[in-house]
Amino acid sequence: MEKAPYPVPPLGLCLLAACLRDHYEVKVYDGVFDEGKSLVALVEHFNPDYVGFSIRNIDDIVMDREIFYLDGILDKFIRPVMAATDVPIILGGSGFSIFPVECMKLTGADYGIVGEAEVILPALLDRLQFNLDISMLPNLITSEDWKIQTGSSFSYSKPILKRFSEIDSWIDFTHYLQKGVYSIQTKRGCSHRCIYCTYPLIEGIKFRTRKPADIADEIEQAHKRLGFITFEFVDSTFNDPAGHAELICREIISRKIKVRLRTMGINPRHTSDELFELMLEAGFYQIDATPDSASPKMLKNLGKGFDLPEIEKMALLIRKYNIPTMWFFLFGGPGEDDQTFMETVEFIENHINPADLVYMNAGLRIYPNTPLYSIAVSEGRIITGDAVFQPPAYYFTEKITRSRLDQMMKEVSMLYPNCLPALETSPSPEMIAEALTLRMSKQFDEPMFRTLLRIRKKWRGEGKI
Ligand code: B12
Repeated sequence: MEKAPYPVPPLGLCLLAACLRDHYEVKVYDGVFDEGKSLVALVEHFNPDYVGFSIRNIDDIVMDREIFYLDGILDKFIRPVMAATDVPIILGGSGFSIFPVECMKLTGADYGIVGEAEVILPALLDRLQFNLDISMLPNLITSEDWKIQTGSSFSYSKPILKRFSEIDSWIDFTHYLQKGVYSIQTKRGCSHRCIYCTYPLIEGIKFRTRKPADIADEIEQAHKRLGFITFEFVDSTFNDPAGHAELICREIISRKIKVRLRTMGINPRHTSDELFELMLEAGFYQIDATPDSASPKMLKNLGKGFDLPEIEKMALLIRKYNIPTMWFFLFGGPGEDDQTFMETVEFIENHINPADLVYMNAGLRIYPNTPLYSIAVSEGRIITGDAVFQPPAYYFTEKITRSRLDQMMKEVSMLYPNCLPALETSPSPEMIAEALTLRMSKQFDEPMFRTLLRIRKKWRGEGKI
């Protein structure tokens, strides 16, 4: 249901539907805009033998906001469907994969699959259909004992199936044409070891890349169907392993198609002139840079795997090629203090284009099975086995108080209008309206965040904010 920062189409569900369609009749219901209104009628009409729910977001990982999505997911989708049908309910999705046992218990679902499910979901349905043994299916969890069946490396070590999601063939994509994007993966897995991160748990610890030609084919075909749209790469990091991103760009360039591309997660370690030149030529108009910190001590403490000179090199390239960038910094991790905070601020002052957005978040979500969880246990903040699910648990350094860090972030944002604390990142309707007018009148072809920053600076000058 979340529509911020923009609505994201259900890529995982559509990939699964594409895998099931050879042997099953499949319907995908997109809850993002309908929010459950027509779901029960659809279930009654379609009369399925199984219902699967994709649980993407559990909570919003902003310490002071603490939105807990699962209650709404239960009320608007899962409970009404359970009341309307007795067929087996199967859960999956990235949020679910972090908290499978908790989600199973809370929802009362029959089955769940942890992690990617292109192979295991069809195998589960085939076995259920013929009453065959399912106890050997890896990554499966059942309501019988809520234990994740072993063999968890099974799917994570296999190559990614060659399937195109064809998102727009499963759902009404018109909703996404205006504000949204067409999501696409170039790989799965992450071999980095950021202490708080769940990506290796959800996708596996080894990068498993897709063939650049397949990725370009997928983009080309979607482009033919939908016209000039934005494609977003939803990988853990786009330019890992080294060289893969360059090959993808070359493939896209060779197709001579006009598309807009954007990506999250550029790893500073593998950036170069060649990468940025290729990205621009392929159609990138916006990227995210997520170093989390620019303090050498914090980069080490957070297990980022790259160092300050590498971030500086990336920042220089970003400015040289003027690629609009949203920067993300995460404060309050183990060892964060006044000095480490100021080191990051110094980097922002010296290296980041004032036309680019700097997003400042404080407090690290503690997830099970991560190094941060172990740190929190060793520091006596939580006890082994403690639920960090609900209310969502956060780590915050002892070396600065929360109010002091908030004050310092506020000061930075007063000094630099392009720096925004997490709670202030949703622009008001008035700001959006003014940005839209400005874009129309000046024919701006820049990412919306840059226009919003222009308005923010103007309003700051006028004392409006
Ligand atoms: C890309 C991404 C983003 C991008 C989205 C861009 C886009 N165009 O989609 C951006 C940066 C915008 C974003 C924003 C947010 N994100 Co995000 N995001 C991700 C990320 C990295 C990948 C998601 C993805 O598309 N995966 C690719 C698809 C193919 O995989 P999948 O959906 O997992 O599907 C597979 C399996 O899960 C399974 N499966 C899926 N559904 C089902 C259903 C059934 C029945 C079964 C059996 C299996 C199954 O099979 C699928 C195919 O193999 C994940 C982390 C991760 N590595 O998963 C976080 C993640 C989902 N995000 C998360 C969060 C919290 C958010 C935000 C709320 C953050 C915020 N405050 O802004 C917002 C919400 C945005 C929204 N509108 O919903 C969290 C959710 C966990 C939690 N705490 O709730 C995650 C897990 C990251 C984390 N912190 O651990 N995100």
